[in-house]
Amino acid sequence: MKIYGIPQSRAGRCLWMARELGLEHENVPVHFRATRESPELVKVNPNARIPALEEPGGFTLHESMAINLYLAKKHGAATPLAPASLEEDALATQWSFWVMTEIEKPLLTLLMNTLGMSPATPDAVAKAEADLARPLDVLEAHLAGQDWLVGGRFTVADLNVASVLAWARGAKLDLSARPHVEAWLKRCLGRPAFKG
Ligand SMILES: N[C@@H](CCC(=O)N[C@@H](CS)C(=O)NCC(=O)O)C(=O)O
Repeated sequence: MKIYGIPQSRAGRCLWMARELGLEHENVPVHFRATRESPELVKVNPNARIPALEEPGGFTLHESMAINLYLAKKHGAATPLAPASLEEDALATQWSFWVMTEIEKPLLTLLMNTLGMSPATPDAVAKAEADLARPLDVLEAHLAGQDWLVGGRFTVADLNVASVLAWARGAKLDLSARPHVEAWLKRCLGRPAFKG
């Protein structure tokens, strides 16, 4: 199995999942600045974006969240990572769509601004912070009553959401007003497979 994309890109999400599952894989280190210059990647993902997955049998998949849900269900059935019921599967899908549609874009605006890679105007920073407030409150309320997002254990839902919220550190987003989110993120990012 090949995972295209350097670990510092969104491919890091899928490399984290592969490590959680103990899967043998080859990481093809395509840099995010050079995706279009890799004919090997473009063959696997015509969007010329990373991550992309290529199975030995020729099956290919793109979109970081879809890759992780696929890997968890294909290889994680005997582990706590995979959804254990149709409802858990639906909730893992819900949280994965949620983090991509409600959190990723404004958080990336803050990250790129803080890192100086794409400076944003004060208005754009304020809007990104305002856009994040409600979804982060939703996450805080959810985690106030439980340690993990779905099923009382660390699953692909936590991994997918935490792999996006991991940008909060680089973005210097202050989570102290949302202590349950802060503690949950620390638990997720403290896992050996993430550090790897
Ligand atoms: N929604 C996609 C986004 C993929 C994406 O935009 N990846 C970036 C790197 S983190 C990329 O390939 N950038 C290259 C480009 O835009 O030319 C996913 O989650 O997999």
